Amino acid sequence: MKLYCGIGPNSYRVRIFMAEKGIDVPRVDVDLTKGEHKTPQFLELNSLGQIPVLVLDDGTVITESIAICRYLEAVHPTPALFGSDAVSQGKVEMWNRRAEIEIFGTIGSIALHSDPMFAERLVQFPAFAETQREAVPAKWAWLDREIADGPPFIAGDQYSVADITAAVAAWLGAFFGADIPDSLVNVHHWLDRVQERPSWNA
Ligand SMILES: N[C@@H](CCC(=O)N[C@@H](CS)C(=O)NCC(=O)O)C(=O)O
Repeated sequence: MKLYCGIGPNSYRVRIFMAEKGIDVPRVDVDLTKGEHKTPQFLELNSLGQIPVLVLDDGTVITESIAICRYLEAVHPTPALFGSDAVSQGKVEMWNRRAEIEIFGTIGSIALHSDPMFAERLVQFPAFAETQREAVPAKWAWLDREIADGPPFIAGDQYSVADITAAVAAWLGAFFGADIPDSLVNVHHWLDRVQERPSWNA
């Protein structure tokens, strides 16, 4: 296996996921700042020109960070990061989608609509980026209420891919100056727990 990855929350999701499972594969660094993700050779791997990309030993290509994580979960089932029984699988899926749509998506829109790197990917509306920036505190406040007095991780007692998605969203928000408000202590305590894990530095 070989992982094409670089700077950015989606590569980080896969790298953290692999670290949690103790999976170590050769990596090919793709430098987004040099446009290495838009070269003809790279576009043959992923026609969308995005990272991460996982290439299996038989040449099979898997793109999309969560699809890569799903594949890795299937071949390395423990520790289970998508839940270990029907209920926990449902809860992890629910919370991963909520983290992705409500939080990662909102913060991602700041990046997509303000960073020159994405100017060729879509028509940018900087004013929309600002509305999304203004929406971020309320998104984290929602999560803060949801996890108040709850289990240690977003989807329950076990750390899961939902924690990874929300934590890389926090990283992206900090990068674009859309930080988690200091007053949201439940979210800060949860993020401390996630960032204390060795996988965070993967
Ligand atoms: N849905 C994809 C998104 C991948 C993505 O947007 N990756 C970013 C880096 S985090 C990228 O390659 N951006 C370059 C571009 O879109 O031109 C996934 O989950 O892997």
